[in-house]
Amino acid sequence: MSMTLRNLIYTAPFLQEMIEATANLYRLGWDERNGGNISYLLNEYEVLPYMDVDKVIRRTVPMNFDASELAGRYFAVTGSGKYFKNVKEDPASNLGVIRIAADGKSYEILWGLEDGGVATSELPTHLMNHMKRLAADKNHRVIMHCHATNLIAMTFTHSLKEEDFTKTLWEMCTECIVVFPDGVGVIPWIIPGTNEIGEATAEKMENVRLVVWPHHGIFGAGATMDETFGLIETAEKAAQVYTIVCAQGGKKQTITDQQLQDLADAFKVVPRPGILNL
Ligand code: 2HA
Ligand code: ZN
Repeated sequence: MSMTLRNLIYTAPFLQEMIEATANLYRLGWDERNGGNISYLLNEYEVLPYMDVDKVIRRTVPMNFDASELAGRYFAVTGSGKYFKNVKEDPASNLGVIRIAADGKSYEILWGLEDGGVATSELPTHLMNHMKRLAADKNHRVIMHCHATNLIAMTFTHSLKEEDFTKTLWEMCTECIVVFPDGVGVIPWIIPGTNEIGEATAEKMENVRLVVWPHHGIFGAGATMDETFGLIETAEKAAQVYTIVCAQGGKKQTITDQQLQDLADAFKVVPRPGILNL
């Protein structure tokens, strides 16, 4: 490939978004070392200006789960074991563009993941979540995982019942119920990188766009990088306020359930049933 075409991909909006998102997640302290991963569903027309997709297959990597629902789909992904801290300096080693093979049992690396890299270790969860969210929302495109500090901390000190967890987050910032009226899902502790944690997360993603992994981190889903980042950022901010509220001695007053319902009505969102006591 000519140098010109080789460098052209650095101007791709989707690559710029991946670089910015990973840089911001690192800056906020939510992705230490190789923590966190992102996958971004791309339309073929977004990829075509930068590569001849039938000629550039560099490696094929097997997967031990069935992703045939996503056969032929393209994703920008972060690399397994790669550090978000390093993405900006060397996108071609730390990020990749992959395509799910026709039989759904492997993926093809079209760009990046140089030095023999592979897609994120959480690829099963990412692809299973993409399938679930696409079924719920045809505009869905982004799955993001990070180690948001205060959300992790809350999984040690707060009830893990998802109704309780959701209610506390909604109370901590007025915007929360508007940003995630479906609340958050919480799965049991499961070994990361496994199909099992992917299946448990995807089951929740049928109804919510945020899933908490106790003592580990959070997964978010959305139609754009900004929206997905903003979703996680809003939940993490609420968890940070909760941390400070607890440190200051606990709640003396709060947003009432009626006020939360009034907010939902004003912003025309429907809060997940079973959380507000009215
Ligand atoms: O990529 O965050 O959950 C490292 C992780 C695994
Ligand atoms: Zn993680």
